[in-house]
Amino acid sequence: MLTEEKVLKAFRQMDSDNSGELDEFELRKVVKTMAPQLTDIDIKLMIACADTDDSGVITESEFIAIMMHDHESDKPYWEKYGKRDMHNSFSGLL
Ligand SMILES: [Ca+2]
Repeated sequence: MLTEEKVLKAFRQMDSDNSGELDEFELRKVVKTMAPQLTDIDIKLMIACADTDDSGVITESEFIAIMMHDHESDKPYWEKYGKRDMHNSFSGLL
């Protein structure tokens, strides 16, 4: 069972410069280790999907939202980016 505490811990491990935000570089580094099957396009989509305020980085609260959300809220992204399950992409990292 994924808890908010677990998600936050993972976030802080991924946030290698402790900025409180995950940028594409930090996310790519984790993906290459934890989920090498994901492509650069997947990484860009993961950011686009999680980054609800369009800042180009994923904040703690955006990361928690994408990890804890229910699958129904993926639908707008499927329509926008094609049928990919963003939740599963992220889950591969934990
Ligand atoms: Ca960072």
